[in-house]
Amino acid sequence: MRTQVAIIGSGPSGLLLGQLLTEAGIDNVILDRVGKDHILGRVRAGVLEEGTVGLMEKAKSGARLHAEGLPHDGFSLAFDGRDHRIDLYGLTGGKRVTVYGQTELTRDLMAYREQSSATTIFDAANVQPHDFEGIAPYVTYEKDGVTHRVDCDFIAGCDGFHGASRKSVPEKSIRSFEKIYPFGWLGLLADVPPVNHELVYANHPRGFALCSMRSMTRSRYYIQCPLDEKIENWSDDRFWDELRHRLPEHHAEALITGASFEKSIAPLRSFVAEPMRFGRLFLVGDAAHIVPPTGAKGLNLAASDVHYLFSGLAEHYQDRSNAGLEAYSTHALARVWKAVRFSWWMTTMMHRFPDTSDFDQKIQEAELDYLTHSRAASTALAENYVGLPY
Ligand code: RFL
Ligand code: PHB
Repeated sequence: MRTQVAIIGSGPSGLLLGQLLTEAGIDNVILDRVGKDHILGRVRAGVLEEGTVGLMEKAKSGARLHAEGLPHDGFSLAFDGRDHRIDLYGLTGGKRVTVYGQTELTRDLMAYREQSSATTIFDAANVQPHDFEGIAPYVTYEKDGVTHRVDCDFIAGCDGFHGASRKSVPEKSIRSFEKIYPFGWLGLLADVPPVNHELVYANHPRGFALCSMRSMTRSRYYIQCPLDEKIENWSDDRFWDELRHRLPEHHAEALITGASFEKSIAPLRSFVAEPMRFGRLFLVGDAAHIVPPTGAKGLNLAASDVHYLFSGLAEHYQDRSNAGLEAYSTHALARVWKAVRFSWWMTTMMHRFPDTSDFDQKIQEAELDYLTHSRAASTALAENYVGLPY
């Protein structure tokens, strides 16, 4: 098989890139090691920046997002028994975020891809990029015991943190930076109305909590938990009790609980691989970087990488210029590091670390007090939360 761009990974970054390329008339093939149902079974991010929404529109895949996504003009920071609203819209001169689940965004992109003639190969085993430092790269994979080969001009490694793309780069050519946090997030999804019409990020001496949502009838809640916590130890009742403890009283009293239909623990990590381009192989999204979810940046960073790579590929095929592709790693990393910094800062300010003393707790509360009462500090938070420009 031959294509112009071989895309490894059918997560949001692979699908969004694929859809933009298809719309621009650039042939592409997506390969994923698992199937559609598996991919749609993942519950992950929920907050989209305007840039991400704009890319969905550009990919002609934004109709349902516009109909069902919830525009949010602010969120709350809760600490010391109080609740303070960050007015995203007012502080950023009219910017907002959209609450729309990653699962739904992925479902939309898959549906539009199915309507096009673009090829997707699910359940492809042992996907491997080859010869990307030369001019004739190719990807191999196995299906039903047979090895297949996809020849291409470029390879987009959109295969997430554990994928094959980054691992195929010789160790001497890549540098990685990592920070592992000493806690995880225990997340729960339930068909109950959200406790607040906007998100609530809570700092509490017992640990961080987040009240989020997928719709006005479906809530997504998280509580900070130890890394070695076992999901079996968390009945729904125990989760709701712990969440109530960590919220200001008026939210705790208003909390509507119900049976969960998803519960899982995610570790928190910051990770960046440099560079993001190796000849004709480009790393995109989680394949190149991971952020802790506190700033809601993971999916949005994947989208901004897609923006830079798509622009470079379009320039290559339409204008016969490689300038955008050559600048990809530099442009993407400049934005990545700023989001890594923001996510690290939000995580550090909002969580209880194992060695957090009462002094450290007071410092966190003083920082939050400053942040919520200084327009300058709130503006810095708001402009990062809605997303820095591409
Ligand atoms: P994805 O979504 O991981 O998709 C990668 C795709 O590649 C496939 N794949 C392979 N295909 C072929 N060969 C291989 N060897 C392959 N290895 C993997 C996988 O099957 C998959 O389909 O990466 P992408 O597209 O870059 O998208 C990034 C986002 O998914 C990610 O940044 C966010 O979901 C991160 N994240 C969160 N971000 C937020 O902003 N808010 C959140 O609440 C949030 N929660 C999360 C998260 C990430 C999690 N991970 C990675 C475990 C919760 C979890 C549990
Ligand atoms: C979510 O709804 O899953 C979510 C929202 C905001 C975050 C992280 C996760 O910062």
